[in-house]
Amino acid sequence: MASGTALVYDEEMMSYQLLWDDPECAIEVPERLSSSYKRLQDYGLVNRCVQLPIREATEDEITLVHSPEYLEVVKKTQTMDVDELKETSKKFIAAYFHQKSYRCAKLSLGGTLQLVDAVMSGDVQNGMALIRPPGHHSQRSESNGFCVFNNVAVAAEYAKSKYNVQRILIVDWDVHHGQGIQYIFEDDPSVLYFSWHRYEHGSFWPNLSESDYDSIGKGRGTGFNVNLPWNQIGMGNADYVAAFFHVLLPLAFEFNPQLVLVSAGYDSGIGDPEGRMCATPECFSHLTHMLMHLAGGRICIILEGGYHLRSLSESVSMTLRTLLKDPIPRLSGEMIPCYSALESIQNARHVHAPYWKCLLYDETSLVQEISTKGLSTPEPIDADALDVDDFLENHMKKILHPTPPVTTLVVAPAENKLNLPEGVQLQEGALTSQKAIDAISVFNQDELNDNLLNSVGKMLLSIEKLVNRKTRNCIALSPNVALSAAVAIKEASLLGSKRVFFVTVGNMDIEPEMTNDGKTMCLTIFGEKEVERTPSQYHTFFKWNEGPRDCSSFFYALLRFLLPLAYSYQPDLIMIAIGSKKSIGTKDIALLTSLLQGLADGAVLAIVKETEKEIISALSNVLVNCSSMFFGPYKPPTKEYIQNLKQELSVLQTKWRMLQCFAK
Ligand code: X5A
Ligand code: ZN
Repeated sequence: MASGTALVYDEEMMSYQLLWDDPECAIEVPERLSSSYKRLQDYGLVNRCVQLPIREATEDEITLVHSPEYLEVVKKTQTMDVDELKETSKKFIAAYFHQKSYRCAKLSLGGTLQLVDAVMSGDVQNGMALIRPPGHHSQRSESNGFCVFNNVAVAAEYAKSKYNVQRILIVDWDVHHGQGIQYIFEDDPSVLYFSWHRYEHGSFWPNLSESDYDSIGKGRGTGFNVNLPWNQIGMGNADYVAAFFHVLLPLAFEFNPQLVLVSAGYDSGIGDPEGRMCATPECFSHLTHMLMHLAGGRICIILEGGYHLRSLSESVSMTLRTLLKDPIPRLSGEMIPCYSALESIQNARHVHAPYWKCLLYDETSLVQEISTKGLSTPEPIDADALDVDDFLENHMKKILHPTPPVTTLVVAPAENKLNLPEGVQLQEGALTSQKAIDAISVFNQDELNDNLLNSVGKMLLSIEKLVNRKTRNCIALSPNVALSAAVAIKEASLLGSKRVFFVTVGNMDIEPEMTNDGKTMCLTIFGEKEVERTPSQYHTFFKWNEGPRDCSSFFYALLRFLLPLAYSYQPDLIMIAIGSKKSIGTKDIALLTSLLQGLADGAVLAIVKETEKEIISALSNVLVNCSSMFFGPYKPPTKEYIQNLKQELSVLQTKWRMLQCFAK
């Protein structure tokens, strides 16, 4: 698997700017690039990347999407005086030209293509392009919304023709609708385009009816254009993550792209004067992290908008940190999507249900009377009143912690010859400690052998390090997974963990003490044997057993149930125990574990049977290297599984609100 993260940046893209008075265009300033790059340097991120040289895009590349006539128009701006530039700009909507616009637009696009080349050739795993002018509003023969060439659209065509990529996902998290990308790929089923955007029933720029949820693509491309219009400002972390769980990601997994391109506008972040949304910088870490589980981790993140310099640069930094596989900070804020967001989500799911099997059995309906319709002037929101610079200064200090010195602690019997990769430390010592004897005897007295004592003793030591962030995560091999898990839960709580999210897979002979005081949330994934237990808010079960799993639909359970539950609960520690007779496959377990690293600052304890070589190696891939892998192929879930989950959901979603994907 490829490794490393590429970064594209060049100062020369700051050499154009607005030359006359135009309040609409005045926000798109050269400092957008320099302040972002500066912040990346301050965080020490630039040096950790493979820095790619920039280049100009060729005319052949530009005309993959744009008309030769338009290319000529842009070319001519090189030699224009200010009046002529103004004249040309006026032919388009919210556009401005400068003598250096053409040169910068070629660099911006060329830089994007450099990134695509680096990722597609396997020189790097992923990367980010800090470029301007942006691209997603630009159309075949039109400049629009500060965009000259459509960088991401050309990148998609380029990847298709040069690398024979058959399926590309474009995620447009800019706060504006990338209508340019929509027009270009509307009838193309090889490109799945997702955009959320401030819409307010069409009253927000670019004021197009085709930005609404019911534009789903045309002809063979029907179902491959996904619009999620926000009808209210102030959308925040919970709304964005809910949109990913309930709209984008199920479709994206079912689509199974070979490349992910992100139209990464940060005007959807807090403090932005255009978007007036509330998502904090770490939200972009979470979005990025989730997308890294598609396409074998081949993801290119390309800058679009973002006009609050501090917010922009913090969000850019959080995105790049995540590509570099640093721990994901916990997502802040109440994990409750707002009513208006749920209305939008419900409608987007409804119109796409006929085209995507993972939505098919949802029996959705359209929201008839959208609650915000008719509200004219938006209410001022909290973030408007805030000094966003001050807020962010504080906020980043609060959420960013030093990366633990050890990535993975491994608890293994002395004689177990593991090939330990770099970054792994073996937990030493603790043979037959009294503490282990005491811990075990609470649950079971007959099984006190040295191997078990040794395993539990070491695990107890490593939990202390995990809780106190001396290690990012831990893999504990055990001769008795259920016993170890029961001991671990107790110990974590004693050490001060307030909320442990505990997932068990396969048979567990010992039940951990479930106190129902909210300190642990237990989720059991079982196969055939129905377990006789009463579900509660903190102890839930579901059956997932698909038989032979060369192709899996477990992603559905993850997105519809497990992750929203975990995000609602906001744990400070994740435990995953894998017992015998697992009903999900190794890749499913890897995907589950990898995605759960988005929670609890990445503090994950995985407890595995010491004989399970395959699982151990998959888990170390995910936990030690945060390796990107192909988790697919996937198949859509069956009606039976969807309906089983639905039953569980109907009870749980009133308390755990990220589970809800309908307004009511
Ligand atoms: C790339 C981008 C916004 C244009 C807004 C015009 N363009 N009112 O964010
Ligand atoms: Zn934008």
